[in-house]
Amino acid sequence: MSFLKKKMLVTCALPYSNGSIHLGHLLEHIQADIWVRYNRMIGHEVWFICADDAHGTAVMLKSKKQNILPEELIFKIYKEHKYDFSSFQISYDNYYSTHSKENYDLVQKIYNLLNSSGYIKERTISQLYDDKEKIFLPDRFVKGFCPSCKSENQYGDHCEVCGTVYAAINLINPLSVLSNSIPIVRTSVHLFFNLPFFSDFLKKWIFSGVLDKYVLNKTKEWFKIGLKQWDISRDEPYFGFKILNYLNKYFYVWLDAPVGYMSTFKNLCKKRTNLNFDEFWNRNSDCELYHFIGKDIIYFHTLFWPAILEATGFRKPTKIFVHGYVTIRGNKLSKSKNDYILASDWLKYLDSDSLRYYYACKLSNNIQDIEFNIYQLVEKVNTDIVNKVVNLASRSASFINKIFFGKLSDQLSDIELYMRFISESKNIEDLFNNREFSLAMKKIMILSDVANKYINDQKPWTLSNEKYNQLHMIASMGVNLFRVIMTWLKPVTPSLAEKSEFFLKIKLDWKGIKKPLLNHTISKFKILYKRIDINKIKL
Ligand code: NOT
Ligand code: ZN
Repeated sequence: MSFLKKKMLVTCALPYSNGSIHLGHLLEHIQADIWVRYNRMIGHEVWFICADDAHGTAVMLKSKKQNILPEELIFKIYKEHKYDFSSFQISYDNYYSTHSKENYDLVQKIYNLLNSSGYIKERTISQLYDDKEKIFLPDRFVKGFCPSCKSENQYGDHCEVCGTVYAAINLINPLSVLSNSIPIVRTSVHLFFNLPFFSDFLKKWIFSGVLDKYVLNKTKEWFKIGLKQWDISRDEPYFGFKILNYLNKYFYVWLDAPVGYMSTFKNLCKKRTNLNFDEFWNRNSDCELYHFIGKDIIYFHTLFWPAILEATGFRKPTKIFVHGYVTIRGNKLSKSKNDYILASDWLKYLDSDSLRYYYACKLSNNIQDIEFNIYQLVEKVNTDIVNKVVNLASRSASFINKIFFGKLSDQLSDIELYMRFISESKNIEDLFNNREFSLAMKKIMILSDVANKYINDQKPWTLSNEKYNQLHMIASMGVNLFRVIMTWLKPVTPSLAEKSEFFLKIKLDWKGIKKPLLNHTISKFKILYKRIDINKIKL
């Protein structure tokens, strides 16, 4: 079968510029990065991008609290985010910001297209207004009693107790979270995007194979309720892009955030002369577009975003990959409880490969939540990476280094076993491709057990000097199986892979493993991975 080289653009959801990267964010970026590295390894052209989502009320309020300009805040956070992602080996080709010239221009262009096609309408609406803070209250900044079940302390968009979705204005006894005062009702003109107009298109589109079945079911529910006009404007004070021809009105952050996918790519095109924006984004593009997102933002990506793209003549995503939340003791990671591990804190005690491997062992292509447990992580990394994978290299390399001057034999001791590994490679490819990472890791560890058992059974350490040749072939077999295993693990544990490449004096490459390493000189074995001591972790 001939290989069809694809051109792919892959994105992660854009993290807000109002907080630090934590283990919850990292799940998505690691998941996408493993998939990207795998696809690059097998030969596709993959562009991987992300950006900070810099606008909105939360950013504005946070900067006010810190007594700095929002621009200063988002720049500070941008540098932090970029550093955190690169520390976890997330291989972005571009990490940008929605607060950019490219994004501004594209948002204006998209808005003008929507407007001139008649998809934008003005409507006067009533909203809760905090007269003390002089600000219209976003849903998350007002609390009250649920209008349906009367539960107290519910936010302005939906009730966490009974699930009813409502408008903030319908809350009973609302209070502003900002000033603790009773908000008043004020009217204002807002701009609405005619989402219901795209119902038929969207129905067809979501059934065309862009969603996994778990996500599809959720989306179907929204169609049953019926799509609503989407408010794309916000009043001053706000941090975002101003809407021309309106006094003191801004685009809602969720309008300019997805456009950030396009503008980040546009910015990348300026740096890479071989890249062409239109080739990737025009309506009939042959390139593929993949969005990795969490299950809380499905609505935006399966309804608003494709409708906007359709309305403005751009291509739609090829697939939307959705994951669940990271939980600790069953709860979503949260700042308020102490269940909150920052990326930067992690790296004080542990490396990035440990988290990457652990997440890979937990990830599949469904939207189930992922329970994080540090004891389980330490156990997994020590058992799998240290005892199985690295141990295979160290026990085999010791013979090669000491007795054979670092040179591998010119034959393998068990070609059949080697071929069995190679034939498993296709299955592992499929698992990676389908984002069944946990199954891929299981398979790789089963094969690592097979490799170690082979060495145990052959007992090379008992072979006397007369069996010199056999000893050479067995130890070389061990090194070769290690090389195959590390090639499969390379998308998951890039740092360990790099050290292994130095040790093996070869680039680990998916297609290359078909040919075993014979007559090849390796480096002196140095410890590749250190066992984790749980007692030293103070997270
Ligand atoms: N900042 C948002 C969040 O939920 C994600 C924005 C994703 C970008 O953290 N876009 N779209 N569509
Ligand atoms: Zn309720």
